[in-house]
Amino acid sequence: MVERVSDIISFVGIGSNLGDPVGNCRRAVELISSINEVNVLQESSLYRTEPVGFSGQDWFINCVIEAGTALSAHSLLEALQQIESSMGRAREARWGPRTIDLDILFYGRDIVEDDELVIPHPELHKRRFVLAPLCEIVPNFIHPVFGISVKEILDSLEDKSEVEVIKRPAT
Ligand code: A4P
Ligand code: MG
Repeated sequence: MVERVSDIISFVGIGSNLGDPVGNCRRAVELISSINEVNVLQESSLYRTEPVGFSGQDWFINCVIEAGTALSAHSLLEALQQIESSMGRAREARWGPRTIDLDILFYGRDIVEDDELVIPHPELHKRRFVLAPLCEIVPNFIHPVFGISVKEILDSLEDKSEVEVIKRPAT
């Protein structure tokens, strides 16, 4: 698909720690690529990450993609939620184990805050498992609320949880 001038650049965080987490993340990227009006432009490596916010569960696989889209932020959320459902995600415990979790991190430089959607994602600036893959693909992206780059946020992060690259994206 050709990127159109009207496309908004959006970043989606992908995470899984149930079943086959590597396969789940790869499948989610494929399914996102197949959404009409979504064009995946960059894909980070996959990272193996220590669980944050809920101890005693398996480590996660996380990655981040950059996509151009003609969808509104709410339509993108709806499309991502359909993928979560199609991959068998039930409503699991908040911050608990999950088959697949798709979070909109940024939608251009827009700031959105309503009952369904908060963008930028309200936790991303605290999370190494999001910032490490994000910085791999767009270290200079400026967080629209804090006004500093995601690399600067990563460099001063308090979250000391472990993250390690496990695989390069398939090309
Ligand atoms: N929602 C609001 N804003 C957004 C957004 N920007 N993107 C709403 C996506 N959804 C957004 O989400 C609940 C509601 O959030 C949605 O209906 C949507 O309207 P959910 O995915 O059903 O619930 P959840 O995932 O259990 O909650 P939440 O807040 O998304 O959890 P998090 O913050 O994603 O945390 N540790 C590691 N290492 N790696 C992980 O991936 N993930 C979590 C989950 C905890 N610890 C982790 C990881
Ligand atoms: Mg979520």
